[in-house]
Amino acid sequence: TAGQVIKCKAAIAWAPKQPLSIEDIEVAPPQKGEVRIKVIASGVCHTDQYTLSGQDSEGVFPVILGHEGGGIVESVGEGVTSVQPGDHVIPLYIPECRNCKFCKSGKTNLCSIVRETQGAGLMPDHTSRFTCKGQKIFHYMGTSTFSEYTVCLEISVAKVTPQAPLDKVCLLGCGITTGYGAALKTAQVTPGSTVAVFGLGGVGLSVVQGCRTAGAARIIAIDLNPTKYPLAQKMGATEFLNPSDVPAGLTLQQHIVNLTDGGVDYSFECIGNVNVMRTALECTHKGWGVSTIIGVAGAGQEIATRPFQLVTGRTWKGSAFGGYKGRSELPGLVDDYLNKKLDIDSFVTHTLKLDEINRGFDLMHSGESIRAVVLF
Ligand code: NAD
Ligand code: AHE
Ligand code: ZN
Repeated sequence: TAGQVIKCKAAIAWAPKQPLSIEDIEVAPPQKGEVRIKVIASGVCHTDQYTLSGQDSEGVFPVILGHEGGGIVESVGEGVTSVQPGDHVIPLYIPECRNCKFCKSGKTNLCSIVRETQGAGLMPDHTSRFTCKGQKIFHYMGTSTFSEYTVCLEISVAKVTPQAPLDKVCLLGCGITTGYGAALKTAQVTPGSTVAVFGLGGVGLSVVQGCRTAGAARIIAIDLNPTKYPLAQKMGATEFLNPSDVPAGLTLQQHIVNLTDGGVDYSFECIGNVNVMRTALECTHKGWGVSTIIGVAGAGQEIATRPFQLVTGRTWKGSAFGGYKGRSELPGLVDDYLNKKLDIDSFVTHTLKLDEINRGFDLMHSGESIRAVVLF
């Protein structure tokens, strides 16, 4: 198949707020610096839903969504040296070129070499590798894993050991890595500390797991949906809080401050709600509290707090992909999974076939799933 157009099935988002539709598509051969991948599995992340909702300021349609995948390299384009056909890979929505100002800074994982075209749904040469019914279909986050075959940049794939089951480690493509790294790399939670985690989906539960790994003493897990608490407990949460149960006359932040002798040392927002982001900052301790924003909020939304909150020693941070550099650091997380240091299996609450993918969105919306994984 190398060098030839591949015809296969993909889930297309033709327009915002419409269910995905399974279509026959054409996938062009990988060009210079690109790899074509046979997708084996892909999780459904809340961010896919966010873009489908029309709230993403970068949303373009028609598009093939999906950014939490695992697959096998089918063919490679000119000049590709770091992977070859048959290699198992996890597509990366944050590439690692190792050459740009960001990669060289030692301060961030936000490689920016192709950020502009990626955000526009295109490959760096401003074209797409996907067509359907004669129409150009946009890429998504440089990954487009809701397709039997996709094309990514060589710098946007992490090669992983073929011993790792792709139907599990695909979740390292986003949610698990994001939450785990936010705790361990971005906030750098310290042993013995007190933590509040807002939102217990795949991301928030991974924050909980990261905080336990970091040795946090108290992990307060917060969600409006109490069916999330048992898994949070399994991941290491020590207490549970439903925002609907806050005593009358108190705000949620006041309640948490009261429960924790002045506030938590670290907090994490894993929902994408700007009001909760404020609560998360304001429930941290005066003088040293650190609040990390992970949730993605809709176009036009803004955060607010009194500057006094920061003047008095609280820090507001943010984290993308847990601060991990994908090509260099995902293989280590795969090892942690294989060595049973990192739980991934518990997050896979549902598996679906490609033609059932809309159910993956329904299950997320109803709060039944942590991760639905599409198996190709
Ligand atoms: P999810 O839908 O699986 O989980 C969200 C959870 O928040 C649910 O359990 C829901 O019940 C809970 N919730 C909703 N409103 C709440 C409220 N007001 N108070 C308490 N709990 C509330 O989502 P996910 O896949 O875990 O993603 C979480 C967020 O993180 C999304 O905004 C997503 O776009 C974002 N995200 C960011 C990154 C990143 O790199 N920064 C990566 C992945 C996901
Ligand atoms: N297009 C969105 C940006 C969304 C966003 O912040 N994405 C996160 C990853 S979410 C994964 O589930 C991210 O990595 N951001 C860094 C970046 O460069 O996009 C918008 O709001 O416009
Ligand atoms: Zn995601």
